[in-house]
Amino acid sequence: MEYLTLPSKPVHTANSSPKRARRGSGQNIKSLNIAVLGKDGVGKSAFIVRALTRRFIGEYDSKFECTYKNNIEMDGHSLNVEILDSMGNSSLARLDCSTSNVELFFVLYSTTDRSSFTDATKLSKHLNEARNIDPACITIVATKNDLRHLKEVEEYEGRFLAQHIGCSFYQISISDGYLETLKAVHEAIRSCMNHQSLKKKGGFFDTVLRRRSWSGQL
Ligand SMILES: Nc1nc2c(ncn2[C@@H]2O[C@H](COP(=O)(O)OP(=O)(O)OP(=O)(O)O)[C@@H](O)[C@H]2O)c(=O)[nH]1
Ligand SMILES: [Mg+2]
Repeated sequence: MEYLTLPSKPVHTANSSPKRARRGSGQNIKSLNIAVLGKDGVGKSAFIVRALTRRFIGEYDSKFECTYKNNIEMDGHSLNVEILDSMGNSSLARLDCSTSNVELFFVLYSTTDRSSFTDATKLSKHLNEARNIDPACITIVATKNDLRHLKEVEEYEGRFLAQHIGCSFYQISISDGYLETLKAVHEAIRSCMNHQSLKKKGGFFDTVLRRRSWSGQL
C-alpha cells in the first residue's frame, strides 16, 4: 500500500473562525481513519483530492490502493486524517481486511452509473448490517451532479437508501462544487467524532436512560 501526503490548505467552514483555528498548536490534536469506497470511476480519488487540496484534477492513477495522510483544520481543532482511497473492484472480504481500523466511511456512487448505485447499496448495507458500523459514521455521496443529461439515478433513490441505513446523504458535483464537497466531509467528520465521544463517555442517551431508570422513571 502506498502512502501519500498532499499539500492541504487550511480550510474554514461557517462554524470555524480563522482566529480559533490554530494550526499545529499541539492542543486538541485528534486523529481519524477514513475510507472512501465505491465502484470504479465514481470519483473516489477526485473526492479526496478536492477535499484536501481544493483542486479538481481530471484524471487520477487508479492502478493501486493508497492512503492519504493529511491534516484538516476544522472547528478550531487540528485533525490528523488517514484516508484510504480504495480500489473499486475489491471484494467485500478484501475491503473488510483493509478497512478493519477505519472509523468513518464514505460510500460513493455516480449519478450517471446505475450499477455504481447497486454497489453502493450493497456496500452501505454490508457496513451497517454485517460490520455493525454506526450510521453516524457512514455517509453516502452521489457524485457527478453536474452531468444532468447523463443522469441514471435520481436523488430520491439515494436519499431513500440513506434513510434506510439511517446515515447522511449528499448529492454533489466534485468538479463544480468545492464547498459542497468540503461540507460533506466536515459534517461527516463531526457526526462520527460526536458519536465516538458519546460512546467514550458512556453515551449521553445511555446516561439519561440509566439515570431515569435508576430514579424509577422508566
Ligand atoms: N463531471 C464530473 N466528473 C467527475 C466528477 N467526479 C469525478 N469525475 C471524473 O470521473 C472520472 C473518475 O474519477 P476518479 O476520481 O478517478 O474515480 P475513482 O472512483 O477514483 O476511480 P478508480 O480509482 O478507478 O476506482 C475522472 O475522469 C474524474 O475527473 C464530478 O463530480 N463531475
Ligand atoms: Mg481512484
